[in-house]
Amino acid sequence: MMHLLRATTTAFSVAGLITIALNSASHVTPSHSSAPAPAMHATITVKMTGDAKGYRYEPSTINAKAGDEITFTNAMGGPHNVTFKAEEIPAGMATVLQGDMPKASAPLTSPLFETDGESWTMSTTGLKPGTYPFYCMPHAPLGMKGQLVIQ
Ligand SMILES: [Cu+2]
Repeated sequence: MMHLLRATTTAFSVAGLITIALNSASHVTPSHSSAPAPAMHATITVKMTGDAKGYRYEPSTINAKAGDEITFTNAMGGPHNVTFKAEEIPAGMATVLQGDMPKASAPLTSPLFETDGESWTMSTTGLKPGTYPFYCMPHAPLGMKGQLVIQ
């Protein structure tokens, strides 16, 4: 009789554990089902512009997820470019960032855009979360700068 009772108790405990496991599994499920969202990569457009109001990137803070593409467009007031600050980006990311920058003209430096309407697209694949500051070489003295923030 004692054996049967103990077996029953054990069965209940095991059932309880399974229930707990199932519950925590179902709690995990929502974050799993939302996981595909980051896989959908966005393309973010940034205007490089200069006029009476000054020289700037619009927006100057680019909020992106790793894998998003960023298209810089030379709107007016060029020449403009995009140069990332090697000493300020997250450690170890220079090579990864450089690898996603087509036709770089120097380390971490985009081509120079002299014609209105020119655009250039870089990817953020493989970048770890953090802030990646950049500036426009021709207009650095005029404060043309921005930052890429990887979430
Ligand atoms: Cu510029």
